[in-house]
Formats: sequence, structure tokens, C-alpha cells
Amino acid sequence: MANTIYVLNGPNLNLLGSREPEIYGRATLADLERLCRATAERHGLAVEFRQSNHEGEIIDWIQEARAEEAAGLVINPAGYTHTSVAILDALAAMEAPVIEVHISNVHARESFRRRSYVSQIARAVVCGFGIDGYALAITGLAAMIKTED
Ligand code: CA2
Repeated sequence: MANTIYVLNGPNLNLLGSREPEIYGRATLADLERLCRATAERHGLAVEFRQSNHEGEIIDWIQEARAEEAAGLVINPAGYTHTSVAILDALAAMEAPVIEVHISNVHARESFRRRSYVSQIARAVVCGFGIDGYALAITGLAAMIKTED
């Protein structure tokens, strides 16, 4: 899967576009998936796009990305960003680059959102650009993949 990247989304991101538009915007998860596919395609990459409300399922997908030798992984762990050592451990086992994305600027919100377990292993972190942050993350990841090829 040398040309495939995984884009993983954590809990409640299935609600995008339906609530809290002042924080998360009006785009839906389907809009986000289209944006990720279009951006990846421009860089010659295929996308496995997933969302789950379950920590274990996200960990299974991270392990799948590793087993399938994905070229890289973009993850918005949502609330698990701030709590999950298990997701950190799964990501730490990845050799391919991992990019952390947040739709909102987590540093301008409640103080608990400033701590991210995932940032410890992420090659880059993007936050505060709305869903455009995913396009920036994929573009940056594509450059890393190309350089490290
Ligand atoms: O800004 C982000 O992308 C977050 O990862 C989103 C998480 C939050 O816990 C993180 O601190 C920052 C929450 C995702 C919930 O998404 C919703 C979207 C629309 C309506 C309600 C929730």
C-alpha cells in the first residue's frame, strides 16, 4: 500500500455540520471525506477514510495501517487526543509518518485541550484551520513521503 494513506477520525466527528458550527464549521463528515480524497488524488495518493466513536476500533485501524504498510497516517483523535495512552502506543509502533489534525484551535479553548498524548509521536500537528487543516496535513504528508522515498 505504498500509495495509500489512512485518514482516521475519532469520536463525535460524525456530528460535523450538525452542531456547534461556530467551533467546527458547517461542513459534514462526507464533505471532509471528499476534501481528503481530492487533496490526496492531487498527490497521487489513495485514501482509507474512517471515523469511529470507539477507541479499540481506532487502535485496530492504526494497526491495520501499519500491517498494510500505509505510506502515512493523518489522525484527528478528537476527545481521545487528551486521554488515550492506548492510541499513543498504537501510533508509536508506526514507522510511517503520523500527522495530527484538529479542526479547532485547541490552544485557544479549555486548558485540558492543550495536552495531547498524540503530539508526542506526531511528525507534525495542524490545528485551527477548520477542515482545511486536513488538506494542509495531506499536502505536508505527501511532501514527507516523497522526500523519504
Ligand atoms: O478540533 C478538533 O478537531 C477536536 O479534535 C475535536 C474534538 C475535541 O474533543 C478536541 O479537543 C478538538 C471534538 C469532536 C466533536 O466533534 C463535533 C462536531 C460537531 C458537533 C459536535 C461535535
